[in-house]
Amino acid sequence: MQRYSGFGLFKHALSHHENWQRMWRNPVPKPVYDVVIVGGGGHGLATAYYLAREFGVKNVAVVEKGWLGGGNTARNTTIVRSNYLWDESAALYEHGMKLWESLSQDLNYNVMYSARGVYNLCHTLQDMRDAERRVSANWLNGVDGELLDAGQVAEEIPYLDCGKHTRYPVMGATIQRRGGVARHDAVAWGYARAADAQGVDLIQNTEVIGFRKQGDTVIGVETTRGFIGARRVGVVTAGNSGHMARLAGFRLPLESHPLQALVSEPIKPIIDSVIMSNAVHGYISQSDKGDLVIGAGIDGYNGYGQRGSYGTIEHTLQAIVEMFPVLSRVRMNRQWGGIVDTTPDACPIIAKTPVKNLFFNCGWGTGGFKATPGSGHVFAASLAKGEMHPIAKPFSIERFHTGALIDEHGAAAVAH
Ligand code: FAD
Ligand code: PYC
Repeated sequence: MQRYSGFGLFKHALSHHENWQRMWRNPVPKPVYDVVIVGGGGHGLATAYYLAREFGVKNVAVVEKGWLGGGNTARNTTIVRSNYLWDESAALYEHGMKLWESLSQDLNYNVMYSARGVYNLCHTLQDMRDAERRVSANWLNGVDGELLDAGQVAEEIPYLDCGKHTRYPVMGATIQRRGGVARHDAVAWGYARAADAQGVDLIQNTEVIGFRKQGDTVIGVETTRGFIGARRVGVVTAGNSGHMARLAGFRLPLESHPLQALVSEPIKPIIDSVIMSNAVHGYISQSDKGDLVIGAGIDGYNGYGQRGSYGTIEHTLQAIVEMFPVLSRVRMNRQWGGIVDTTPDACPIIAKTPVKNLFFNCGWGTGGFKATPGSGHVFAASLAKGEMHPIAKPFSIERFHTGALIDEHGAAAVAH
């Protein structure tokens, strides 16, 4: 990282961005790469970084149709946690969590990972039973988690309405104290800068519009800037993955849905953790700037419009005010949507495909931001070796044929 003295900082602050050093190059694509990654979101950039840095594969390009990190990576609400139910997903998300803990140092870039704790509220006896089961499963997998009763929740989250006369009274909660948030665009920029420094070509404003095959093997990608050859191709395109599979000649069990989020005007710090409720159906945290960061579940219809419908916003805010009546007069500043790729078991696909040397990493649905480092790391290992990393293996496409599904709808915590 370029370091500035106090004077240097002052000079650059007044320079209207003149002479600022570029974070990454703007290279012309080479004719052929060892690995081409399609999609320059967090997962694609992390994959490229680990390929070059950890697995010695440096002849790598990331091909992005827009700008780096402008997809779901820029649109999510930044919740990071690893408290999933089943062994396979606990291994995957905990692998990511361990990488989060040292990511700023690893990238020499502050990704602002903040372990402020993630609460999942329980409002029914069944919620409490599910929570107890999940916390026990987490312990067995070495993942931290605690079950709290209503009194403890009221003590730890002062402004939450824990009264007995609400529609769904709070009965307790799980808390993962190592969970929290990270700064989403810093994650993309940190990985991009570090990948570029390793020699990875980051090719923006270039859309992949087809896959060139020789027999049953991919040999490169057709793009809006011409053909780019590749020995292996990794597709990491989130909500566009169903479309990409169709271009490659097969189908994936994915549905693309809008998922919305909102931020309020900045207010004084009142929420120092992340609080999620599936029953009332909303979640909230507060950014360092003071904005309340709010969301709920997907819009029920399929679509590619990064916007969402009004009814979802209204229900989300009703839920938030029900949980936190003190917020009823706070004004919302902005709303947006991203397109998430959901699978039948709410788990990702990290897999080889029917096309040789073509790998897909998708299906993260509403919950892939937290997995960015872990997903990138296991996908890079798989692309480097041509064999799926042991943590990735259970997340094959075959599971939808064999029935070996890993149902994480409960732990996904956001309805879809
Ligand atoms: P993206 O960042 O979407 O990257 C994919 C990239 O592929 C895009 O930049 C796109 O332009 C590019 N691309 C697509 N097609 C092509 C093509 N043909 N050629 C070239 N490039 C292409 N997850 C959490 O863990 N915690 C949360 O709190 C959370 N909140 C969310 C809130 C919202 C509102 C949304 C929408 C999502 C949320 N998620 C959350 C989910 C999370 O954002 C995603 O799972 C994750 O960011 C996916 O990362 P990615 O790199 O795979 O996708
Ligand atoms: O996966 O924890 C999550 C999440 C929260 C909001 C959206 N996704």
